[in-house]
Amino acid sequence: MPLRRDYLRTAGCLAVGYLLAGCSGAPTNEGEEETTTATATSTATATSTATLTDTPTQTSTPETGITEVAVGPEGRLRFVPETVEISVGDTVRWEALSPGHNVTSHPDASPKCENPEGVEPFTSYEGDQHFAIMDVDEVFEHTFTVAGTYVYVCTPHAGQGMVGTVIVSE
Ligand SMILES: [Cu+2]
Repeated sequence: MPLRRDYLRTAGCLAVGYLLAGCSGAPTNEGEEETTTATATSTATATSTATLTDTPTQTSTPETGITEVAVGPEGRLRFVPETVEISVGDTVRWEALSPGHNVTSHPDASPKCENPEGVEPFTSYEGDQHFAIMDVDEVFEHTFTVAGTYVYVCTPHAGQGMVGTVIVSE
């Protein structure tokens, strides 16, 4: 049994290497040894999960049908990316990354807004509150069921070029 514990401890130290400073010190008892091993395992798991999540954020995600658009990243008056191309049935998810913005394709919010003929505009707010802004970290999602080109704005910053386009194909 002592041989097996030594093996496990060595494997744990090899797996995380320099991440854990305590590997060189001999455990004073069995309980401390088990704690070290458990920490090494959860650290490795968290790292690989974060990597998997980062990858789809940078491009569109056809497997889930959700495309993410950043609203005002780094305080800039922009949607990033400004243009996204999706398919009918896909969803766009806008996330407010700085204060003072919204998302609307309603023609009453800005003459720049465009929607395909007969399609209801989408807005991150209820009703006609065209200057209602999103909270930071607030998320607005819209699923596009009609093909065509949609031009939307952030009402407060439409005049400064905070305009985005969604191109929906069949
Ligand atoms: Cu804005």
